Amino acid sequence: MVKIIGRELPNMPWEDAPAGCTDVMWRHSGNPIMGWNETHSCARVYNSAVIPYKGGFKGIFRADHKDGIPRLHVGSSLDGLKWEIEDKVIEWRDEQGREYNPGYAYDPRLVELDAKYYIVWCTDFGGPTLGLGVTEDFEHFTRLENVFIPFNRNGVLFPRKINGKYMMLSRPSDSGHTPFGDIFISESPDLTYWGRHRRVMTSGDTWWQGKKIGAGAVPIETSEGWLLFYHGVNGTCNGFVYSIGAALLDLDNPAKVLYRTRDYLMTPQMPYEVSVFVPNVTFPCATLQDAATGRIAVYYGAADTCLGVAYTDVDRLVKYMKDNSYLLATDDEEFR
Ligand code: BMA
Repeated sequence: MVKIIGRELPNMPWEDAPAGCTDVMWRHSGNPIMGWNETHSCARVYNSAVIPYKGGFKGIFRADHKDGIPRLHVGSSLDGLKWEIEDKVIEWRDEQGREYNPGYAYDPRLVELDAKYYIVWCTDFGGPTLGLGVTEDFEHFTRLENVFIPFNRNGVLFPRKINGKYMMLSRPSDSGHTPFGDIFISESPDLTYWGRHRRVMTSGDTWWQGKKIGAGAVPIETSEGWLLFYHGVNGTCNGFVYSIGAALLDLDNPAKVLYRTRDYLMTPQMPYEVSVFVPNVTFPCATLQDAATGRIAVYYGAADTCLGVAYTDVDRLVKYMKDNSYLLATDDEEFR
């Protein structure tokens, strides 16, 4: 039995695998759970992050507005599936209380760390890079120092310190629709100064992830390692295809990959994933999980238009990963 190390979450969304399903992940039958025109200002709500909060759930949602610009909104839910999104954009203040708002903000990740809620997102800093902020109540938001200089995306903070250091996954990129990218890890004593960078894993030679990869959801601590859902991108004559894979990283040294799915776990297939605004995108940004049952719900953006949920359980997934793992050169080393 693989153990999820963390809290019990009996009220998380869940559906058993449909009869006859041989896949490791299966989609929520009510997908997509949100999408177009959720509030007056929001055109499309997709790549977004959720977390348990006071017996219910809170989320930080990416909404592209009707001017085309992505911004972050708070949402609340009792069951993790039906959400109330606030029309108001999150307003940030710096640590001195001065307004400190990004021109655009997208692809948030949300983690509970030291009894606070930290948000990492892709922000503008003369080019895309990682913004970092914190809230305790989802009403007041303090923006901290930007994590890196441009260009960087897909920042994911670990839910606890490792060997006394905060740890952040990221994907150095370029200013546009980057045609390359590997996952790196950096550490910090204080969430301000980041260094001791290591490369975790490369996009490599399997076609579904051969163009680039990026960390997806906050890693889940398990008895077998840190379970990371990530996106892998393939280039086609019609553009990029974003699929979902998973890796298990060493608990004490997450720069080392223990197992990694040779094939994708999920690829765009449903109409809401293969058509609409940006076709062929499944982009994981968050999970909910229950330590008692091993259930995992993955929240993923679909086609840059809407938000879907897919389920797996930790035993089934880790067994599959061990049986179908394919590591690339340096994945299992501390590469620097
Ligand atoms: C990436 C990010 C994501 C988006 C994806 C597919 O570069 O911008 O927000 O979902 O492209 O368009």
